[in-house]
Amino acid sequence: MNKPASVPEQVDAVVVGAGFSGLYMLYRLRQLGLSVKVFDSAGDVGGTWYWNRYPGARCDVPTTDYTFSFDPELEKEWTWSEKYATQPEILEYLRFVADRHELRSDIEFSTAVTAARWDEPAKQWVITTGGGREVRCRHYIMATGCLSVAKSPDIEGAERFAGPVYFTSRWPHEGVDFTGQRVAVIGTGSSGIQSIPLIARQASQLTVFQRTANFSIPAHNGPAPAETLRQLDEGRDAYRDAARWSRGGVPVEPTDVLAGAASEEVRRERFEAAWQQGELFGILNVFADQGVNPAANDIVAEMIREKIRATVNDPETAEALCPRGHYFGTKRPCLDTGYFETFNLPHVRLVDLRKEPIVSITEDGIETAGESFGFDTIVYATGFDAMTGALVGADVTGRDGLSLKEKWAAGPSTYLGLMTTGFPNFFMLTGPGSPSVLSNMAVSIEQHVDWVAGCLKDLRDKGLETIEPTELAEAGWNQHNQDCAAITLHPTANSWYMGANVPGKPRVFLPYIGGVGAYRQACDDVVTQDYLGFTRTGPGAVRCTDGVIRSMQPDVAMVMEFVNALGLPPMETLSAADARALMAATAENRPPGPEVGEVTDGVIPIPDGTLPYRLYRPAGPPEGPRPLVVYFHGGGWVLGNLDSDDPLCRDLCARSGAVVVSVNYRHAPEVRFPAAALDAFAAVQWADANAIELGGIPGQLAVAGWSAGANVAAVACQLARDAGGPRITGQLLICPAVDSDLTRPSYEENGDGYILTTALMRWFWDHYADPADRGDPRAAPLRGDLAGLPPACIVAADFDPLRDEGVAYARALEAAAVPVRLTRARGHTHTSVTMVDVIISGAPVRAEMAAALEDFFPAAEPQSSAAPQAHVS
Ligand code: NA7
Repeated sequence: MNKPASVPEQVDAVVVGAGFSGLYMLYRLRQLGLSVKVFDSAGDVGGTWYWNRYPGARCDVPTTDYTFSFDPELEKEWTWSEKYATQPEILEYLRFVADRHELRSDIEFSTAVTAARWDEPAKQWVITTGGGREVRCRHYIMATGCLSVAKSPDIEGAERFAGPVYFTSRWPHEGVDFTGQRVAVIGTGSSGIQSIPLIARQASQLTVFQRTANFSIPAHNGPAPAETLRQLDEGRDAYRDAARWSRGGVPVEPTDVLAGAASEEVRRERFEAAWQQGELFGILNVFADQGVNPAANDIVAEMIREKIRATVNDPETAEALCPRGHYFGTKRPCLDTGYFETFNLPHVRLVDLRKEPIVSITEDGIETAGESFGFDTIVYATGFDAMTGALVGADVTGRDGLSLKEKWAAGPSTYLGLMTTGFPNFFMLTGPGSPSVLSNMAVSIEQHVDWVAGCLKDLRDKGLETIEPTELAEAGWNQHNQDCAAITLHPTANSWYMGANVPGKPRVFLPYIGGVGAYRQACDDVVTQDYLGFTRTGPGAVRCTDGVIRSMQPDVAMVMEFVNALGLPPMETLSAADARALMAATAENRPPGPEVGEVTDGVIPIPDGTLPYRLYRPAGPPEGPRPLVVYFHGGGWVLGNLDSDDPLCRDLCARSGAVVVSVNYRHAPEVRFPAAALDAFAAVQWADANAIELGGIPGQLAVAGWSAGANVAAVACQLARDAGGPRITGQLLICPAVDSDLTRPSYEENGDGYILTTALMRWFWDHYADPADRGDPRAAPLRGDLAGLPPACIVAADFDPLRDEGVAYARALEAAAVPVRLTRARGHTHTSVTMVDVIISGAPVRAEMAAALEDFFPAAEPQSSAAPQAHVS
């Protein structure tokens, strides 16, 4: 069928890969009436299931879920024989799909695509195949899979071995008979763990070389789960829809049980149920916090280690098989059938490469630091250049001659995992930045393909020719992807999710961990906002709605969703007493914050009575006095007390090493302006005078506050300057209220929906100060004289109505020559930065706050040269 190169073939779309994604892509493109050519270097359909034919190869998602849902009739006609089908059965299924929809006529097998180049004037891709043949197309779609490029054996002497060598990822079609052979298996990921028990049945000796012990649970394979079949029978569509909006692409109800809060009995019960069920999404969902909290994770990890010890007879081998050094789930966990039991067989041996590394592979075996082994055969189960290997290996060149490999030299960059700037009309299915390997691939693939098909249809309907993400949108998605990973334990592991298994590969978290449903919503939102973040062009037309689809921190978004779903009455519709009661009730079940050395309550005498305070002293050395921070809680001068900001004070104390004195000033409407501000100043004077008694270092005193507390802290600094003392060495103002002008853009942008609303700010001001007083610098410190004030750290949150006045205060201080550090709480709300141990993404912001406090103190030493520098970013 080869045509001369001078007459290039032309189709609407070229797809590379005829696995799950390529097959369905072809089906959908045909439905749109587009001409399509699919290329695959394999001899038949199947993708990963064509190549990975090693003994024991199975799906590790129940196959009733790992299945196409686009064709209800197909679902009726195909029945999986087992809960986890074998590779031959899955391959058979894909052949069945290809036959049923007559897909093969547009697929060319045994044909590799060697290069693809964007021809800008023609607005076409030029695809080159192995034989030098060129095919032109408008759209180029890589359906090349996430685990398709095997990692080359990066072991000294690998090429020297004289006997047969097999790779699990390129297994001979005719199979391998290991009978009577001395076999080495290198690698204990899924492929090793699935194949080892079966190889052990034939081999006369089997030696397993393990670099990292892996978490694996028994698959308990058998018939398809009755419960899933029942649910499918009762409502196939509802079941499939639930999968589409689930976290992992399988309808599993996420638990809200926290490991720390559960009794030992509940913990065991939940773990055993998941163990017996034998499903990855079950064992990853024993506790809500096991993916983010090291202590919770260790509870599950230790229970798995107990199981390993109970299974493996030899205690030393058992210990070597116990995974350590990475959190459970941060490397792909495995499902096995008799894996650990295999090590009880007399002819099977484990070599722990952590203790005894491989020195070299030799002509007839393997030499480790401690021993020489003779082998007839070596099996490599050493994994893949995951997620990016096939994409950057394919010589894809976009606009201006930039190759994908060059563009991604520091790590992949995509918008939605689907497209990348500089490569118009180039689509990736299950690309980096999409849920892919963290999800049920079948569900994710259908979503991608449907999205791409919808996109191409829309382009055609609107008479447009090209689509490409904007740089802003792509950078935003990359950031969101990393933000999602950063709140989990995943980035701590040397996993292939992080690119850490391939020497020299950039260390970036590759898949999107925000969940299948959240991802689908983001993709849908992009479309409903007129393809937000894409530039689309056509004859004489350019359409672009630029923007970032997700800029809120993922955990903040989850909390916002939860809070909004509670349907609480807006605070500003309540009386002050009811608002206080509501605030106290919502704080009841929150985590307490970190342990500190000592917490004592006391009172501060003021002319009109006393103010309660709570003192937090850090734990541990050094003994003796510490710098002192006088802290004022938030709550709009109306709400809040010593309890409301207790976790935040603990956090600031533990992180900064300072003694924190939290002061409860008098509240409005009972006592209005300027009482709160004057109370704050009085408290600072008292703390300064009593520094030694409080465990402080005289002269090392800073103020801090959140929201209205930051307002009174800022005012206290101005009053202290005017009064000639006390000397304040720094002011930490967290999301401060510093002006009574509620017309800045952030009051509009963030005025509703983020807990602190513009309406609530108005309510606070109405309670606190008469309109005539609101221009007074003691109410609106931004309007005061700012010269000579202490160095400041100002935290401004993106989704805060007060954001712009915080920024304005930083600029004004800077203009008045006051050293100031402006910390942007990216993706945060007014309240989220203070939610200790609830909002994990707030921790780095709080670490910056503590660092700012620490920076204030050396500056208090007259001789010190380490005065904080002006730094406004
Ligand atoms: P994996 O999960 O990447 O496993 C590869 C294994 O090979 C793993 O234990 C590696 O140890 C080990 N390995 C890799 N290179 C070496 C060298 N040089 N020396 C010793 N050991 C080595 O790949 P799989 O094919 O098992 O599974 C891939 C996915 O397919 C799986 O997760 C499922 O999603 C399906 P390491 O952990 O890097 O120390």
